[in-house]
Amino acid sequence: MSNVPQQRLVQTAIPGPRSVELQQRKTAAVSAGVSTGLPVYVERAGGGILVDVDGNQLIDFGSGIAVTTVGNAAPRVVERVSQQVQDFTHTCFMVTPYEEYLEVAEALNELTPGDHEKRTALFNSGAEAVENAVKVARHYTGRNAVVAFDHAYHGRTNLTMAMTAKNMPYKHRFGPFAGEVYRAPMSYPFRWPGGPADCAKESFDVFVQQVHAQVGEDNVAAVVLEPIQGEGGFIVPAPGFVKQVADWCTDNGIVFIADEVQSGFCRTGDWFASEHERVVPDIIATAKGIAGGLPLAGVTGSAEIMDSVHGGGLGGTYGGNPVACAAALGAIQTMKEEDLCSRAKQVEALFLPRLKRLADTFPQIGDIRGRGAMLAVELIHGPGDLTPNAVLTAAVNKACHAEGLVTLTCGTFGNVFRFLPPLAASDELLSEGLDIFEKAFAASV
Ligand code: PLZ
Repeated sequence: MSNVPQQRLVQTAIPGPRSVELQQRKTAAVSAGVSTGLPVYVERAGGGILVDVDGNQLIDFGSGIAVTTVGNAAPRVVERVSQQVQDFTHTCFMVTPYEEYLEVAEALNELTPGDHEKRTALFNSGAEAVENAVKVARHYTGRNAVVAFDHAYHGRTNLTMAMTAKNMPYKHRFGPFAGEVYRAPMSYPFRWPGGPADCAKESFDVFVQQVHAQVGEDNVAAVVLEPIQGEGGFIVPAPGFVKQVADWCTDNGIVFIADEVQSGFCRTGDWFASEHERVVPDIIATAKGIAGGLPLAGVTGSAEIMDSVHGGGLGGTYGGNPVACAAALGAIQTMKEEDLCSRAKQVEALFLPRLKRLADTFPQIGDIRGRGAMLAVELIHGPGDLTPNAVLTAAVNKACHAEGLVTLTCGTFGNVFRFLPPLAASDELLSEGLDIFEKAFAASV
């Protein structure tokens, strides 16, 4: 258990005076390109609470964007990291290796979908994992083209920017982008022209036709898909779509890469969202939840694909840093021992009925979707008017912040309100957070 009191406490304006002061220093010292969604400066955090420099205790519905799934400063993570920093902090695995890296690779090989022989390589961030997954797929197939989807988010490096579907804020004036990246239509039931039923029937065919006509199957090294899209709007594809795409990749000698950077590690009620789809990706990219807040990422795939790369072809100074690996071992142990996949399902059971009740009252909630503790509502203007309601989304977000609830939005059109609480947050905190959200919603419409 965390020693941070698990109670909300708002004793100043949000942000409070000390945070405002720090934000002024931020403006003077930090590039304006790095912005802050809720500029309260954090001093301590644990379980489902962030304590700020003004002594406020905020309920966390964001987990630092799906990272602190096991809770902030989770006890087993703290314990392992503390020991590791005393033992040694870095050698570079490519120079003189260490066992912790192997343990993380073994854990990923075991936990990711499929019981075939697998290999893993470790990196520092989600973008780096996706980029390396593409490198491996290109090397293995000898092909160049990469297919990503509408509403995709894969990162901010040059290649992953090219793969990301949203211009502002990620890509605007940051080109030219990496070549040989193609975009396919996403299976997006809520916004499919003929509605969800047609989406299930049509979206795979449209995908195949478009890739065939515009790229050519034989040119494609990899199709990269988030089984539940994250930044793009928590879009859950029509049932069967992910499996159809993965099978089609297999039939065409294309590497199917699941980007589970946001959806992985118990978040959706399974270890990985691919499992729900009964899909065994050729390569799976992981990060975020893997290490309870320390920077670590993994690329895991079949031994055949991952071992096709020449020695020295993959790496990086810090990839699989021992402290980050220790954190991952503590986080994975926590997920297993506390059965956090089941906890994510409980979170879904707690949230969904309340979100449905709210949607019954307010026609501005057009869609409720997601799985486990990766849930969202998409806001529109009203019944029959699906125009994205980004203004209302921003207003609700702001009202939640003012009450000491840390919330996040997302979506290509900025009109999706997402819920990503730590799985260490108690039912009481989650319910209180939902009370705040409901009130904020009612006050903002
Ligand atoms: N793939 C599916 O969700 C990161 C981005 C926040 P990094 N999502 C949060 C921001 O505005 O930068 C993400 C993701 C998926 C890849 C990434 C990239 O992971 O660790 O941020 O590089």
